[in-house]
Amino acid sequence: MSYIDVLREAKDVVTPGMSACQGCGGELILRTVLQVSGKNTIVGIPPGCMAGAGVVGWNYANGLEIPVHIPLLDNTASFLTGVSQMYERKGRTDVNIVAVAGDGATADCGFQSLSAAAERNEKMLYVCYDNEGYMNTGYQRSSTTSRGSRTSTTPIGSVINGKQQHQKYLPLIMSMHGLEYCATASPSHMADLVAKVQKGLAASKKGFAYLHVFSPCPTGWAYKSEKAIEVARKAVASNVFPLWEMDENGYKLTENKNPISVAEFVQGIGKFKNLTPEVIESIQKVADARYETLRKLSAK
Ligand SMILES: Cc1ncc(C[n+]2csc(CCOP(=O)(O)OP(=O)(O)O)c2C)c(N)n1
Ligand code: SF4
Ligand SMILES: [Mg+2]
Repeated sequence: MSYIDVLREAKDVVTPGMSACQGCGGELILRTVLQVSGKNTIVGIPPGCMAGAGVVGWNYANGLEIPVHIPLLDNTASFLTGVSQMYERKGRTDVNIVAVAGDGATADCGFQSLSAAAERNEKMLYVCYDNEGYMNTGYQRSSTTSRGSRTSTTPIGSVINGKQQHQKYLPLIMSMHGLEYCATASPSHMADLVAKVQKGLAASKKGFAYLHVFSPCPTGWAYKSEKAIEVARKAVASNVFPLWEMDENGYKLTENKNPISVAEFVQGIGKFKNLTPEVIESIQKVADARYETLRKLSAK
């Protein structure tokens, strides 16, 4: 079945009236992941934009049509471990155990519980929507925020000029846990995203599956909401966010033979407004080196 048929036939379990900003990548990712996983899903969404806007909404007027838990910012994977093991004991292998968590809840606060659950090979699909910051609390920097980004804790001024460090590349770190399945995906490449959610769900019946999804955030990144998919597409096209997957057959990189430059990717994104040529060059170097590492890992 084509990905369009999958999405056409699947029910959207997020009720109308969601209070996410217009053009929110996280909303599109949440809706798509849950459309693919279906009604037989228990989802854990830690505090963040998708818990606030997706589950609670305005005046508790909207929500999900499936069971949803909001664990703490730092314990999503251990919380879902309990849920997963309980369903396992009941013999309910038909139930999908899914996390949809922000980068703060995944790469920073929740990393200890995530790494531990991955190492134990707990049966779940953990999806991180990476908008490169703590958006729900006012756009603070996280460890996945790109170098040079203007955030509320890394302002542009006379002392610093945006975030000083390069981002932590979490998906590769996660793959090194020896997972059943690990992949990166982007809402600009829907067919690829849907296929990877399907593979992740299948793998979650055997052990831990991890999906790291690029999540454009017009409000925190300061660009027009209608540009969200273009921003995501350019992140992939520039190798700032390469698409790849890893399963029992090893790594597989989606080759990008004619990448656009990082300078082209950052154009028009407010949080990158003050990047100097040196910082752009340093991000380019990181993107090139990362792509090369993934290419070598994928070589047969
Ligand atoms: C231990 C702890 N510290 C701080 C908070 C406040 N808090 C709630 S949501 C959030 C931001 C989470 O960021 P992320 O996981 O990236 O999700 P996003 O808001 O970007 O969707 C923070 C800091 C909290 N809930 N728990
Ligand atoms: S702040 Fe960003 S991540 Fe949060 S709802 Fe708005 S667009 Fe989505
Ligand atoms: Mg975030």
